[in-house]
Parts: sequence; C-alpha cells; structure tokens
Amino acid sequence: MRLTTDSRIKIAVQKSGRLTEHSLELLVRCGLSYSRGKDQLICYGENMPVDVLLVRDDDIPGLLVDGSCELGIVGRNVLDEQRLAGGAAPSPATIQPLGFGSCRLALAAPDGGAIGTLAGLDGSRIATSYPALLADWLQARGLRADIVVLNGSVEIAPRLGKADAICDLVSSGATLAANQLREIATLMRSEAVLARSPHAQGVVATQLIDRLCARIAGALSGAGARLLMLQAPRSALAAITELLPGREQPSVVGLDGRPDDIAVQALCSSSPDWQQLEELKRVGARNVMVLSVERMLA
Ligand code: PRT
Ligand code: ZN
Repeated sequence: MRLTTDSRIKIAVQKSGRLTEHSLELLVRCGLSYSRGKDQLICYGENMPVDVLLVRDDDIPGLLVDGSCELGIVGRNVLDEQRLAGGAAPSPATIQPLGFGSCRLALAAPDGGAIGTLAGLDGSRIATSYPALLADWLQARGLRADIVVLNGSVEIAPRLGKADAICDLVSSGATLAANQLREIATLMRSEAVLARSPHAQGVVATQLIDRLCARIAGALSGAGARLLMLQAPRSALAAITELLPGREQPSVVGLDGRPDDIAVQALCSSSPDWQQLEELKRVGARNVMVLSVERMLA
C-alpha cells in the first residue's frame, strides 16, 4: 500500500473504451487542464495538483485498493465484481454516480431454447466475465449453476456449445438480439461512478478530493440546467411561479422607476420548451430569456 504523502492526487480513468471520452470530458468541465501525449499513461494536471492515470478499467479497483490512486472513474459493475471477489479486503467507496456508461448486467438464454425461466437455470452452464456477481446472485436465489468464465465474446458461448446461458452487460439489447438471445433477468443496473481509495487520507489529499468532488457535483448538476430570466407585472408573480419548471424559489427583484414591475430569475433543471415560454407570456411575462448554465457551485 502506498500512503499518500505528497501534495498531488491521482485519478484513474479508463484509457481507451466506452468510459474514456465522458470521463475526460467531465474532468475538463471541472476546470482541469492537462496534456495528453501519445501513449502517455499519466497526464499531469497543469492548473490543479490532480494527475490522471490512464489504465484498463479492470485495473481501477485494484489501484484504489492498494492506494496507488486516490480516486477512480469506473463502472459500478467492475467495482462490485472486484469487491465481491476481494473478500474482506478494504474496498473503495462509491462517492457518486456520474450519469454515463449506463447498462445492466443481465442473464440471457437462446431464444426458444430449453431455458425460459429462472428455474431453468438450475444445473445449467452460464458464461460470464462477472463470476463473483453471478455467483452471489445465484446463491441468494438458491440456484446452482456452473459458471464458465470468459473475458470476451460471451454472447457467442451458447452457439459454440460452451454454455447454456450467458450473463453479460446489455445497453441497447442489439447484441442479444443479433445472437438470438432472450433476456431472462437483470442482476444489477450499472453506470460509471466516482470511487475513492480506502487509503486516501491525509489533510492535503482529503482537501483536494473534497474540492474535486464538489466541482464534479457542480458540473453534473449544471449539466442541462438553464437560467430563465424574464420581466413581468408584480401582480403576475404567483401565476408565473406556478408555471416555472424551476427547482428552487426564483429570485425576484424590483425595477428602477417601475414599482409595479419585477425581474425574475429561476434555475431550471432542463430547458423550458416553447409551449412553457408561451404560457409564461400569456400570464404576463415579457423579455423571456433562457440561458445555458456553464457551471454551478452550490
Ligand atoms: O480495455 P478495457 O478493459 O479498459 O475495456 P473493456 O472492453 O473491458 O470495457 P468497455 O470499454 O467495453 O466498457 C467499459 C464499461 O462501460 C463497462 O464496464 C460498463 O460499466 C460500461 N458499459 C455500458 C458497457 C456497455 N454499456 C455495453 N453495452 N460495457 C460493455 N458493453 C458491451 C456488452 O458487454 C456487450 O458486448 O456491449 C455489448 C452490448 O451492448 P448492446 O448495446 O448491444 O446491448
Ligand atoms: Zn475491461
């Protein structure tokens, strides 16, 4: 275990895969700038002492467990699999879900085959890259099956005669359909999460982690948010407030030299559509503007 002694922290991110672009883009939205050279494994943060380590997603839980990295962005499926497989070892804590990389871990069997229900799985062979999650799920339901561990192309295992069913990640369902497989059960829902090493302690590391986490939370809550600004007669305030798709009470200010008029600002979690703007106008709103929210710090 490497205890944090220096004044920088590392965040592990998938080097090349489904989570890479979203993860790096999120860090840029948090104000981090770093240079990424060809085949570089570490990108050094230029304006914050936060370095980015680019690795295979399967390596991220281990890097957190041994304290090589303080933070990581990884699928909950990978994190949970390694936590279950790791037994009693201290495991990384999930700080927050990040809203991308959504998928589900599902059981599927050949369409029209012998396995149509959960009970049919008893005594079968199931191919998967997630043996610990599958074993845990089967055990909780009193089902017994032979788990065939495969690291790729799980969906073709039934056609090759290697398994009777599969347990794999699904997002659109197109891969299952293309391989004539039918979903029987969902084991878990997953998405990319921000995780923290159990060894990330120390004052500097804690402060840096807290700062980065606050920025990530701000970048996520700002995503899709809009600021709605309008003017209206004071008498229309109740009707306007009723129509606002805001998440908090709007700010209301008076207008110089126009005692009967007000300006209203409201933070909305998504962009109001044209119909909502027309309704606001109908109850008295004027000069209605919808602005994008770049970032937010609550
Ligand atoms: O090289 P490295 O080990 O880093 O990458 P990897 O190949 O192991 O992972 P990668 O990039 O494929 O996935 C990274 C993470 O993305 C996963 O751990 C999940 O958390 C998340 N994710 C989201 C997915 C999917 N959606 C997904 N659809 N990971 C894999 N798939 C695969 C699935 O295994 C199946 O083959 O896509 C196929 C199914 O997709 P649909 O759309 O046809 O249903
Ligand atoms: Zn992987």
